[in-house]
Amino acid sequence: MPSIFTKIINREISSDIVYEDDLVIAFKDIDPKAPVHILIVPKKEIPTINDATPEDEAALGRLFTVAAKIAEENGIAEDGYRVMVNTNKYGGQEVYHIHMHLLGGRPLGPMLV
Ligand code: DGP
Repeated sequence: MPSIFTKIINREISSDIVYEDDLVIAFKDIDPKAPVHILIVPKKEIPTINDATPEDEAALGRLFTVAAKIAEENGIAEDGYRVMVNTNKYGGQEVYHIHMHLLGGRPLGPMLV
C-alpha cells in the first residue's frame, strides 16, 4: 500500500503543495500546530530514518536546504523555527514515510511533546 504522502506526491490526494523538485515535495500539514507548519517529504517512500541508506543521503540532505528556503519565504527564518522528524511509536510517528516537520511563526518553547 502506498503511503498517504505517496498519494499526495502522485496527486491522488489533494494538498496545499508549496515546493517540489526531483527529490522532495513540501506541503502544508493538514492539522497545523503553529502558524507555519509544513511537511517536507522525500519522494522515495522510506518508512523511517531507521530505513535510510547512504543512497538516500541526497534526498535527506535536501530536506534541510528546502526547510531553510521555505522558512525564508514564510518570513520565519530570522526569528527562528523548528524542524523535526518523528520516528516510530515512542517518537510519535503516525505516517510511515519519512517527513520533516517545519514549525514556526510563534515561540515554540524548549520542546514540543
Ligand atoms: P507524524 O506524527 O510525524 O507522523 O506526523 C504526520 C503528520 O502528517 C501530522 O502532523 C498530520 C499530517 N497529515 C496526515 N495526513 C495528512 C494528509 O492527508 N494531508 C496533509 N497535508 N497532512 C497530513
